[in-house]
Amino acid sequence: MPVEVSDQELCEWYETGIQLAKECGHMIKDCFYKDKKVTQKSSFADLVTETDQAVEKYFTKEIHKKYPGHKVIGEETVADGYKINFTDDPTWIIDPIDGTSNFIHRLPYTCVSIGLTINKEEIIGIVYNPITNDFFQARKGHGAFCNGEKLSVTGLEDIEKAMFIMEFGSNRDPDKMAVKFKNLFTLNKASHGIRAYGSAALNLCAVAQGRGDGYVEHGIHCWDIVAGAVIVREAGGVVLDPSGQKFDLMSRCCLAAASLPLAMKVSSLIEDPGFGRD
Ligand code: LIP
Repeated sequence: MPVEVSDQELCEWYETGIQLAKECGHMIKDCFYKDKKVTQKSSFADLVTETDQAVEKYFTKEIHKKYPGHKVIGEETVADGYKINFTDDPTWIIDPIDGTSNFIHRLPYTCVSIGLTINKEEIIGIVYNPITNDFFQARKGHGAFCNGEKLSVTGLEDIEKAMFIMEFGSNRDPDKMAVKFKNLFTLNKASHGIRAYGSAALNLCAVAQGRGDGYVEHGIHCWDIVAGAVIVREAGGVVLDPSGQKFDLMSRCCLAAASLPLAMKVSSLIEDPGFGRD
């Protein structure tokens, strides 16, 4: 049975998400210029700090206190061995610091990313970079905003005039890297160029803001992209699986673009490195 939610409840949950994102952002900002305790996860390039863990713990505690029936999926809890169980229940999905490597290296392209799904659909997206003070927010059907200003994608359709964002990622498997580099090369050849900023959530916000026309990445997870996906759609963009099929939050990949024709063109040019599903 699908979960039914009133507009009043959604408004309240949106406000809660916004308030908690601000509080998480303050925790990130406080530690940005301090020495950090860094721990490796799946590889020497896949990292976590005590701030990632503290932010996620704080957010999860607050959500469970306010809404005992809601679920939380968080990057660091999953890294600690918790199995993802994605259900129809209202589910908050948090990446406590998206762009952890940037955070470690004091590159101010880092953020907290918070999404809410209901009946497995992305409904609310909040992305906050507390270093540059950019606060992105969107709720399905209500538009996307940065610091109160309405966002719109460029709407570009012609790949030869496009600028894309892609990422190298933290996986060092040579076969997967070979396909990723081939995709980078192919898209670079077809367009004005490729940029890599190190945060999937902020990359999606950049597309929503019209700072670039598309973003494609394989090897990411639901917490990297859930909030940004809502923000791109509400700014008039499209979010698909890179194969051109319907977007699937658990498929570890994402293609966002300023228009459907541009997305389909990109999709026809790139290959799947095969990261599997979460
Ligand atoms: C990061 C992503 C980025 C990807 C990195 C990493 P994290 O998330 O946002 O797009 O290329 O490998 O997964 O680990 O900083 O939350």
